[in-house]
Amino acid sequence: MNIRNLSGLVAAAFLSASGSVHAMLFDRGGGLIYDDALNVTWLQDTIYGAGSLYDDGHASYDGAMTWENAMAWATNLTYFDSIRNTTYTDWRLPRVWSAPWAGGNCYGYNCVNSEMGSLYYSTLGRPGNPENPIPSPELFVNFTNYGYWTSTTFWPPDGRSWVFTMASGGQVAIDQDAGFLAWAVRDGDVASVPEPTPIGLLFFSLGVLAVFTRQGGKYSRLRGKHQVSNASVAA
Ligand SMILES: [Ca+2]
Repeated sequence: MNIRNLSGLVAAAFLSASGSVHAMLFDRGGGLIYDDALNVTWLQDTIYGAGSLYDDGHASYDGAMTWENAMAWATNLTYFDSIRNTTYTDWRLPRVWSAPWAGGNCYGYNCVNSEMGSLYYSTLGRPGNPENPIPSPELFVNFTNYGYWTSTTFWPPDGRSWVFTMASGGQVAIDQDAGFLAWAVRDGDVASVPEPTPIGLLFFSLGVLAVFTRQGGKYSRLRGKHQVSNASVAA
């Protein structure tokens, strides 16, 4: 199964699970998830900053850090994509779009004025759930029942930034000295992995055939030797 087919299956799985026609997440491999609705690429590991030098607060391994550290972590993040042999450095925290001058702040549930709100409500098709955390989507890893910092500060400035909780769909502005998680995202898609061309497949097939032929010949020789050996023993 090639990467394109696998991506299609992943998208189909989300379509089936959510019943939404907006569900468009594609596993690009290499720990990268492309979000077709936002045209961004999410890091598959949602707490990749855990244990980094930026992981401050009560524990240095839980991924919870101050907003300032979360911003610095994303800005300085270098991530190696082993599938494409590429290192990406253009990471950022997900943002809130509608600042007050563009429609007002949105508190609580059903806020889709942010990238995580879009992912949660539109793409994943999840309901706002203030009572019980919803199980993590399988496509991502290390989802926790906790809030994630956005890059967007509250307006007017009062030392708070917006936080989104992927376990319940809640959005709230919180003091920047508090500890929350940092999830990296970058604009756009990643390069597609080249599929084998018909010529490439032909050479590959010939190569496999040659290996089997050699192995077959070797096996035949070994078997002949074995038979001769048995014959010698019998004699
Ligand atoms: Ca921490």
